[in-house]
Amino acid sequence: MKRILIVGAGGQIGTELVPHLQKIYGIDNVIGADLRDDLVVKMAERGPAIKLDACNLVEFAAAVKKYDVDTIFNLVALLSAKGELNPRHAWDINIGALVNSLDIAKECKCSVFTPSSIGAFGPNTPHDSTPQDTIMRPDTMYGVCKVTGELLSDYYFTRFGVDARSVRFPGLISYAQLPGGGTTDYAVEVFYSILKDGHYTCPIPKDSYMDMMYMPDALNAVSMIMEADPSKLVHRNSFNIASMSFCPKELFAAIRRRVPSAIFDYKVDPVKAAIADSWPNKMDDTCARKEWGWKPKWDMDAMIDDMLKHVSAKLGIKLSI
Ligand code: AKB
Repeated sequence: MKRILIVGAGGQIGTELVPHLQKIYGIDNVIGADLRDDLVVKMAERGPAIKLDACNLVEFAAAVKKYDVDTIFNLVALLSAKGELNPRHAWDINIGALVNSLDIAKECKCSVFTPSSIGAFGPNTPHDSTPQDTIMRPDTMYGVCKVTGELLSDYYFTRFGVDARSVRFPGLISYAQLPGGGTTDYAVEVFYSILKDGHYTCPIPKDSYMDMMYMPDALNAVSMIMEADPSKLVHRNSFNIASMSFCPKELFAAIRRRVPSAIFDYKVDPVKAAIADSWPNKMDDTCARKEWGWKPKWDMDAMIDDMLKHVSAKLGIKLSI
């Protein structure tokens, strides 16, 4: 049975990964850690939770030893759009937590999962059917951190035998916790706006395609890659995984089929537009499918139905579709 520590657990992924892993490994074997008191208090309502700064090596290592941890999920991240506001800060946070996770994993013989992202790709990457192994020259600090994370994680595996594994997440869509500071956030924000205000102003150009994924598929990807038979893994850091790709125009048309009164317009944010334009339209995830059996369950239509159901319930709005 694993003993898991999830750092950065109060964010969009962690909020759902903690209960997902607790279901698999038992509540007491999964400890959620975050820097923010309010998020720690919320996590503590359902299981073990601690306040922890993952950029503080001593504090982080002490927690791993104290709780006898053998698997670290490093979810600490400052996302793409926010990272451009203060690139040095983004580097310090993203790389600080990563290097600490890897060093502690080396010392304490832990496995490590650190998510990579479509943000690891850049303008020179082939945008359609983006291959597993291809040009990676991102032009955001977030992307630079993600490529660094992939390279360092592979380095710690080959040089020190650290069992480091990862997937490249598309934009993640979920209703439990809002994302913050990402380029793909529009695909979550839209549901709240049209249900609350009947209207959404989109910061991403209407024809800009990006890979997206519904959270239940993302959670399955994380538990599957960490349970995958290591002898079958040709790659490790990091695997392309894909399930749906759409542009704002397509998403909004599909939402309007269910909520005909919804109004959409655009006020393009040039920073987000440039980032979206530099990322893949759709990744090729053949290697993940072959090496560890990746198979998504959610497409765009199923995701929209589920998001409308859950976000309207959360907002206390009665929706008849
Ligand atoms: C972002 O938009 O920055 C993230 C990501 C795709 O990694 N959601």
